[in-house]
Amino acid sequence: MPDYTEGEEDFGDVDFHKIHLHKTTAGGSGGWTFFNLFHRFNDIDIRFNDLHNGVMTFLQYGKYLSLVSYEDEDEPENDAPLRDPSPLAVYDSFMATDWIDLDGTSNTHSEYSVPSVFGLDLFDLAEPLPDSDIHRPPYRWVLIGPPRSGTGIHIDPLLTSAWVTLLQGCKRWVLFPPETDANLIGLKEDEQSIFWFKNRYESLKARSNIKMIEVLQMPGETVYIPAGWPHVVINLELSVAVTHNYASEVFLEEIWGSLCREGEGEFALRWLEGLKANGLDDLVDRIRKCHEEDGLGEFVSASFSS
Ligand SMILES: O=C(O)CCC(=O)C(=O)O
Ligand SMILES: [Fe+2]
Repeated sequence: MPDYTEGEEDFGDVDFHKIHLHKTTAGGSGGWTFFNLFHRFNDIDIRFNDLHNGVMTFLQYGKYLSLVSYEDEDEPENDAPLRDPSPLAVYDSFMATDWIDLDGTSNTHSEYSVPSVFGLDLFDLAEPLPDSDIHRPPYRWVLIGPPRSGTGIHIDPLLTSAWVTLLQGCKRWVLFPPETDANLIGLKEDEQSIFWFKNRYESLKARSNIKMIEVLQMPGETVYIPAGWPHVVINLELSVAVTHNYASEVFLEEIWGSLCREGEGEFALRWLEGLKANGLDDLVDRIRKCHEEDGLGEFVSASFSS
């Protein structure tokens, strides 16, 4: 593994001290720390979610962090005029797939592997789109965020389950069982994570009728999020993590229902074809049964009969 920390390059205005960045080699020399990724990929566009096309280069993001991510709330206003209470965090699905090939040194799979306990992902079996090698929606991301950034309370899409492995930094999590009252925990509000912690955490914690699981995640640790569990995450330090969402057989019926209800019929059909092509008739039968019982509509009936 090459050591990307070697040599001094000129990164202009990026003040690594102000973004509380250390030349850590956690995860091994050349591991996926902010510093190492920054050195390797500073001229490459990064994304902040998959739903819009806003991008900036890693170098620009480093400059942005230098300006906005001061940690010290008591710092005189003049020294930190642009301190952002809820700074932007990277949420990039390309990074986990394409990036690592870009510098020609490696490919993603030689740099990390899926923990074996999460190995079977039924969405992997979906047939590809015609004339394409795309066969499923984005499902793996690199997450990078400074202190105070995070992800507001949400349930992961399409009733997928997820794992998140932290490579650098520290993440604080709160997870709620699926039966929790969505209004009470603010699930329907579009509230940034830091404000959720400031406005809701204490009062929810005090309620005896609310169950919550709290996690302080450290580098090298993996958090598992079962399908349907609302969760909220805040980065307490500059953090780098990898996450995958996957379709577990355990939640087969729920996933199918969610695909049908959320307008993913085209993908649902390709997935069903893939399950059939792989001889997973028992799963196809389960899907057929729940589709009929839940009155999910007509659109897949032709596929069931072949
Ligand atoms: O670490 C984060 O900010 C969010 C992790 C998460 O819940 C997700 O990616 O869905
Ligand atoms: Fe999530």
